[in-house]
Amino acid sequence: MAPSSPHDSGEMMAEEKKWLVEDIHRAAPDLTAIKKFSTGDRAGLRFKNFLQEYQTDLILHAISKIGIEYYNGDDKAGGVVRKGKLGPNFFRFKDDHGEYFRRARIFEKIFEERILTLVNFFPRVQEVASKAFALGHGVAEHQHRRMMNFTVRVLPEAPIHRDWMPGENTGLSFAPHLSDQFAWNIYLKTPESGGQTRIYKEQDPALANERSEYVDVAPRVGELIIFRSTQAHAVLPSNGERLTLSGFFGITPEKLLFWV
Ligand SMILES: O=C(O)CCC(=O)C(=O)O
Repeated sequence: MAPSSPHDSGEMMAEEKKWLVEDIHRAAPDLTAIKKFSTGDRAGLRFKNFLQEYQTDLILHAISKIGIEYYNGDDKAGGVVRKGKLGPNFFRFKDDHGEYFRRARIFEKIFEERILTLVNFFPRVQEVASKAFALGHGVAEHQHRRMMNFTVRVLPEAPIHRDWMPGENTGLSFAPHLSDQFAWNIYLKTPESGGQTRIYKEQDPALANERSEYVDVAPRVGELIIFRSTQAHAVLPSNGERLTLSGFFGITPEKLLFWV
């Protein structure tokens, strides 16, 4: 219907650009909503029941057998936060590429044999992203070495920051080809309270604050969320364990590249 007044048209514009996370049904995706996210007019996409309860249980059991490694790591905002991880993430080993790739080869095998054989969720994450951006997908490589494809992460909170690989001076060969970057999370365990991902409309972490426009995404077991990691974002303090399967993907002219 054509807008009947400038006021209506203003409201329609506001509706078009509402900063919210769109709920997407995997079997019958709302393509208009996905398009709005892909063009930057929405904060994120949320896929309810991406994993069923028995699947998260299987994965949790496998993770408990492997054992999470805890360490104090850089929080990208000048502080240190206690994190739990399974598998290397590049940011942790940015000063030691050799160690990152050494661990990647070990954990790639562990993940394949002990998690993905039970629940092969990773190709499903790639498929969903591929459909959203109408691009094929692959795992990023640096000098013919595959990056780690995903991580298992315990992250109780994170200050306001953004993740943009080409801006991090990593020397990774695929980084200059990226035109956009996204983060994805599947929640396996959620805290009693808190732990929401706050996604700001602002990109600059220094300008994001309580008065900025933002949306909070509450963690829910089995859900997948995807958001632009180049938006300022934070994880609100949580009371209880917040365990996710997580990673990044970026857009290149040829395809989406996944890494962590
Ligand atoms: O776990 C989350 O919700 C977001 C984590 C985060 O800040 C990141 O991936 O950079």
